[in-house]
Amino acid sequence: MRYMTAGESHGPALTAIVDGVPAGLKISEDQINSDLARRQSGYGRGGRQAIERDRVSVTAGVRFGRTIGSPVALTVANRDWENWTDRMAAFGDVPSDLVREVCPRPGHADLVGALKTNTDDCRNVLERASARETAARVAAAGIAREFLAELGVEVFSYVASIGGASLDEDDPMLAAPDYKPLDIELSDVRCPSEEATEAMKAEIDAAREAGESLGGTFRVVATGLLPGVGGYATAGERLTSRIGAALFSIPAIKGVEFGLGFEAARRPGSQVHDPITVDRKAGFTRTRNNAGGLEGGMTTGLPLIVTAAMKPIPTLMTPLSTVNLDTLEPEEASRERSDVCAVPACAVVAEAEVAFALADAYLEKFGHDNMTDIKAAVKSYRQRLRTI
Ligand code: EPS
Repeated sequence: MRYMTAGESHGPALTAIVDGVPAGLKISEDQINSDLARRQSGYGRGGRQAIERDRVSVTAGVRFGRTIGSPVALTVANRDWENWTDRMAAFGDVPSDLVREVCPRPGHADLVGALKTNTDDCRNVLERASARETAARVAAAGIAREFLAELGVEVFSYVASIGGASLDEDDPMLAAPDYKPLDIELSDVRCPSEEATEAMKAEIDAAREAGESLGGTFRVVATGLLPGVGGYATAGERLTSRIGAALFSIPAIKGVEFGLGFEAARRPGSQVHDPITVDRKAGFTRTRNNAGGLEGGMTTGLPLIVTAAMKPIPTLMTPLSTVNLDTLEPEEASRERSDVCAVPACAVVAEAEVAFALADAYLEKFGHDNMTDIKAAVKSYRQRLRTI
C-alpha cells in the first residue's frame, strides 16, 4: 500500500492517491475526519487553523462504504484558498502587485529549494514544503488504519516533551504505555499527564511571547501486532528501515528511536535485550520490550514503540538573519504567519506514517487482493504460531 500526495498549502486542495488497497475494506469518512481534526488541534497552532476545517472527500476506489480493489483518491479542500486565488492562480498573468518571497527562512526549504528549482520566488518552494501537505497524508492513512484495525492492530501517539517540559514516565519499555486515549486527546498538547500538559503549555506561551518556536518529542505505539511481519533477509524488507524512512519523510523530524533507542548504546547487552519466555496460550513472548517491538527488522508481537524528535518550526516572529535574494544584502528572514509549536499535530502525522508502513508489511505477508483471503491467511498464521 503506497500513497502519493499533490497540492500547495494555499492552493485549492490537497489530493492523495493510495494504491495497493485490497477489496472489501470498510472505510469510514467520519473516522478519517476525526483524524484530520486531531491533526489540526494542539496548543501552539497559529491563525491558519482557525480558517481550516479539514474534511475528506473520497472520489475513487470506494463504493457503498467499501473499497473495490482500485486506487483510492481523497481530497482535502483548503478553505484559505479563497484568500489566495490571485497569488496562487494556476493560469493567467503574474499580478503586477505580486510580492515575491525573497528572504529565505533559515531552517526551512526556502533557500535550497529556490536554488534547486531556479526560481526567484521562494513561495514556489514553501507552498509545497509547508506541513499543510501532511493533512493529505493523514486522510490517506485512514485507509491503512482501517485495514490494520480489521486485523486487530491499533496505532496511537502521545507527546513526551515540548521544549524543556517533559512527561515523567515509568520505564515505557517495560510494557506497552497504556494511556487512555481520552486522556491523550483531551490534553491540549496530546500528553496523558495533566501536570506535564500545563508545563508544556507554559513553555509554548513563553515561546510565543519571545517570538520563538518550539520542537519536542513524541511516541507512536502500535498494539495487536503479529510477530514476523517485515523481514531480515534484505535491506528493503526490514521494517526498522521502512518505519524510520517513513518518519523521516515528515517535515521537521530530526531523530527517530526504536524502543530504548540511543540508551541501548550506553547499556551492556544483558540490560538491553529482552529475555524470551513461552506461554501455552499466547506462544512466545518477552519479559520486557526494550526492543520496542522490532527484532531483526521484524515485529516481535510486542507493541511497536517508536520515539521521534521534531525541531522547532523555522518561521520566527523574531526572525534570524538571512540574505535577500534580489539585493544579496543581509536582511531579516520573512515572517509568515505560522505555528509556535506543532508537535501534537506532528504526532498524529507520525501515526499515519507508521500505519502505512505496517499496513504495507502486513499486505506483503498475508496477500493483497481482498479482505476475506487476507483474514483467512492471518487466522491460519495465528493458529500455526499457537501450535509451536
Ligand atoms: C506552515 C505555516 C502555517 C501553518 C501550516 C504550516 O500556515 P500559514 O502560512 O497558512 O499560516 O498553519 O500548517 C497548516 C496549514 C496545516 O494545516 O498543518 C508552514 O510554513 O509550514
